Amino acid sequence: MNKTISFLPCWIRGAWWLAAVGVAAVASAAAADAQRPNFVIILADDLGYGDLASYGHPVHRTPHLDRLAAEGLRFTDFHSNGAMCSPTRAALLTGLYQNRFGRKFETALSGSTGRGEGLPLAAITLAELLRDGGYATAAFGKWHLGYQAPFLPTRQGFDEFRGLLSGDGDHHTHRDREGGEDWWHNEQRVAEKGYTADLLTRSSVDFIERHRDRPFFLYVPHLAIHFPWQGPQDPPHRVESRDYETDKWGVIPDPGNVAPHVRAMVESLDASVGAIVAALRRLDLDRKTLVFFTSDNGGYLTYGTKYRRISSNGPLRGQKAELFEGGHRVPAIAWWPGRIAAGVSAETALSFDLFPTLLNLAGVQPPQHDGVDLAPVLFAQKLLAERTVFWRADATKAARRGPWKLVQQGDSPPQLFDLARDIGEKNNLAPREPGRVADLVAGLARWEEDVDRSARTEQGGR
Ligand SMILES: [Ca+2]
Repeated sequence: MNKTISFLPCWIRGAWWLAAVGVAAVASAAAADAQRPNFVIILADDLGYGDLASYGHPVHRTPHLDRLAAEGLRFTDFHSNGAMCSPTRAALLTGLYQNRFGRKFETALSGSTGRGEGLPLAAITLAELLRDGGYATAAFGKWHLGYQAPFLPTRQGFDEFRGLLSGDGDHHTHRDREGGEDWWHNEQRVAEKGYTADLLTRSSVDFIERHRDRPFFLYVPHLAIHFPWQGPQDPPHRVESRDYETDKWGVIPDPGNVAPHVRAMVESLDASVGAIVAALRRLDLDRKTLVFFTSDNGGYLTYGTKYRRISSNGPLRGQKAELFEGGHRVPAIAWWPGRIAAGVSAETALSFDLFPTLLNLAGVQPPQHDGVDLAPVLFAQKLLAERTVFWRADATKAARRGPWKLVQQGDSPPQLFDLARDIGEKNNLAPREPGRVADLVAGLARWEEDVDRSARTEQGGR
């Protein structure tokens, strides 16, 4: 069934719906607790397709992630729903195309113009559904779905939150782009000293220890490897009450070679994953926990004309914020010893597929969603039914079906690539394949009509 065509506005939180699911979930929760898996989603920030050793990076040392990749299922065709931070987070947590929440979710929520905005509280999140189904829930890391109340993680289903609300912060001083303190525990600003990745690891391990006896959902949206590009040994940069809008990248002595700073961040991220997985093993939870690691968008290769040699997107074209593959094809690893066999999957999957996948594993009926359950891929090495998936970021759009990828930038003629033969999107086949182009253009138009209708309902419905 094509979910986007049959989409109805029932994903808006409704009393009837929550009551029905809530009662059923609570009734079954106690009996099912022992069988229900824990979930750990670790979301890297701006990590490129080629940034891990297991995805071909020649220099970065990522032994913990490489071990997960070797023991679990490594995806080679996994995509973030957005090419920037906020869009992917909205899709991942709701199972919906972020475009349904309006145009502002097509790029990053802005700290200068978007402080009063956020993921609508009416959106039903994965955390709310799992919490209502009996899971302990926590988010430790970067939220970027709202800068202030009421758009807080604690109002979107997370029992606990620790981290930053904005899109970036100094990894040492925890100052946001405006120089303000941006480190929170639940709904209060708190002072906590330390390197961001280390603090998130500490909170995550503590949460796992405290919840070893009941099902939990731990969401760890790391700030690494987003700028400011600061490894643990790099100096702090941001101080109180200075605006960093034009100086947001950190202390980079050689802007032509950002790579050493990024390498240190990638390796701190890897160490964090190692510590979280070690805690699961130590507490004998590894065989009842699904760990899913991925990134919220592709890496930056360059930033403006000044900063160069940043991330690696491997063989892909483009970078963060673009809808060529470099903007949204990302590393993804699913690990669950005893349940997920070691292997590599070339199946096309997206961030929002985690929503139905996790809910079904938890025994919670997913509400209407756009993603698909990845269980056949994870547990049975089966293929998914072919589907067409879409991206839109302002005037740039993309559609994908099978190996065919259509990219349309503004009013330019659409380009068509055969990713099976041309993963670098170098050869535009649109002139030779007018039928495929027409089909994908028509599918894209129907999809836009559908998501824009949702956005109008959402914006105008309350
Ligand atoms: Ca990002």
